[in-house]
Amino acid sequence: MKTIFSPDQMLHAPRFEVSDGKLEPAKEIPSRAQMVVDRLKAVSFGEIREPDAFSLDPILKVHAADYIEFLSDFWSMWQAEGRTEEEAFPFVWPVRQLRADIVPDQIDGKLGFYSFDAGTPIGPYTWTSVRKSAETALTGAKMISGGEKSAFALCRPPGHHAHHRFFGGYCFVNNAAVAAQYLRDNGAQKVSVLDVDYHHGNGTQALFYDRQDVQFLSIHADPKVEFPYFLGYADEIGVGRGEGFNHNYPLPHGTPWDAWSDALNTACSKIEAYGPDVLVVSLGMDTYEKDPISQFKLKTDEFNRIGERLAQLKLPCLFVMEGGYAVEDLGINCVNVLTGFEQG
Ligand code: 6XA
Ligand code: ZN
Repeated sequence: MKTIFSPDQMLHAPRFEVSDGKLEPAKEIPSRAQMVVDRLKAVSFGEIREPDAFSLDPILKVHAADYIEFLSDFWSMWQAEGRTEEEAFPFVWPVRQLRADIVPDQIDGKLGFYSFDAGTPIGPYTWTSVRKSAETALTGAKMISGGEKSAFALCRPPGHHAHHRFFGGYCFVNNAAVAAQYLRDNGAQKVSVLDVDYHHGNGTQALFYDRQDVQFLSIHADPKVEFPYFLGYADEIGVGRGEGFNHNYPLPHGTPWDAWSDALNTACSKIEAYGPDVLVVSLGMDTYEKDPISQFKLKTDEFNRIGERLAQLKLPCLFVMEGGYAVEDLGINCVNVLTGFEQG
């Protein structure tokens, strides 16, 4: 299996994030990607190649044009405002009963309009990394469309929390969704997106919620007690033509492999029943027992089991990296999934 990655994806280097009611050191940091690259090389997993260049068109099939323009122009707007802070945080949002139909002119208003949390700062190189991350996913999708049986898009920053017109949860462009849409536009009639990150893939769900050509399944911590809190419940099954094509498997804090893998088996049988042409896996390693921000109990060797189970689906498979913050073990856990898939 080939890996796609650009070192430009490490330019986005947040210093802080607002979480747990305070300013904390950022968790979604460049060394995450480096640890995965190091492990891929250490075990000679396969070729690591740079992404191809793409126009913005495939990103604009998933995200609003004004939102992408905001992301690409943000840092020059910030500087033009005379702001000297090295990263920008949103702090006011158009929640219930406030006007969400007007994009403010002022920069803090825009930041709030185009986001849903304060954990996701924008810095000078954010857009450069975000675009490369999306191109990494697109290159993987292109390889699968061209006949490769599997590919690993080493995306950073991650994408699954990003919606059509707002960012959050360390995510700006929804890499998995952009890849799924590209696959649809290049021969696949049906695509399944399986999200195994610890957190619900709210952005991916929302983007395909009314569609039957993209099935979405997510195994994640119960949003009653975990980020993103406001989406990811079991009763969210899709709407209109998309009804019955969205599947959420929320699990309690402390979930170990046995219960987690039961949900994986259930999700896999739904994928088999749907019969997609391609599988996109939103691959988060934050289900790991030692993850600093998460509360599941998966062990290192159980990541191999995930890959082995996915291989049984016998589908072309694009892995798209999402979360995972136990940086020391992230490369091992990630490459274990890919190795399990290849050997399964
Ligand atoms: C709140 C936690 C953000 C979760 C990001 C993540 N600051 N998503 O790993 O998959
Ligand atoms: Zn996560």
